[in-house]
Amino acid sequence: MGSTQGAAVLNSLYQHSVADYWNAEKNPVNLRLGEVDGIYHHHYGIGPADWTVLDGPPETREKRTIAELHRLETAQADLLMSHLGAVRPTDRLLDAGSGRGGSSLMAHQRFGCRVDGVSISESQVAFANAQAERRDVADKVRFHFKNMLDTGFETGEFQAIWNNESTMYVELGLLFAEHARLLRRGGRYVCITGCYNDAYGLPSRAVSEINAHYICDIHPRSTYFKEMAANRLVPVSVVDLTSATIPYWELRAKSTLATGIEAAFLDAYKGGSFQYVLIAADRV
Ligand code: GPP
Ligand code: MG
Repeated sequence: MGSTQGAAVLNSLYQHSVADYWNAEKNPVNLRLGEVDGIYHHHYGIGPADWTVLDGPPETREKRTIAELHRLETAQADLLMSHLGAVRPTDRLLDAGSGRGGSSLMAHQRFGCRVDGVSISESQVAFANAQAERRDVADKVRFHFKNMLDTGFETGEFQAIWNNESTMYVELGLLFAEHARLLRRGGRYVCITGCYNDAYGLPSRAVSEINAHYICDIHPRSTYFKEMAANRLVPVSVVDLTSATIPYWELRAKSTLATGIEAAFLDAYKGGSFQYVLIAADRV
């Protein structure tokens, strides 16, 4: 074992409050979408939406809307995976902030390799491990109650690491230092994140509402590049997904599963204060 042996996973009152949120979280917008095919996501969707799902009687309308939102979330995870580079079955991958495990299970399906996920929510870790067992892949996909800032995994162990909408819970300097340690040289890092737009100024009201809703701290776009450069992570692709994620939010806002945060996302994206981006970087 590495440096975290014996150390606490939760290291601040803030981290305790984030863990409490995710331990208690049971939003239908996450659970009912996950029930579609057993892949439970904790991120948003991208791509054109099929608006015809809103037609027809309420019974079919709800079922079809759930399936469509889930399809858009799965498309987001597929895009992330397509930026992980060449991954061999003998490689190891790390899902930093793994939620209920959806992205990790997809990565294993795609690459056939071992995947480890870490989360500071013990409920999420237990849920995700149960999903891996159900799918009979628990020997290859494992979820751990660990802090992504100090995982205790061996240095240079991973070919690729990703954060799928989890970087807004941590200081990026600390996160990228740990990723740089865990990645082998030539390995790949990918994140999809919401960041505030430096060109707009400081966080808008809508961005502040999103922070309050999830107890997170959305970083400016600039901080990603500054902290990557400081930690041997050299960007190879930057994709602005803002316009691609708007249909997801428009459809979600019209669904019975809306949580109340939809208007803030739409205001923030359309007003230009907030951006949804994918960044892929090489560990050099
Ligand atoms: C939650 O996904 C994702 C976050 C809390 C990160 C915040 C993301 C930003 C882009 C700011 P979820 O699927 O658990 O959220 P919800 O319950 O709203 O669907
Ligand atoms: Mg969700």
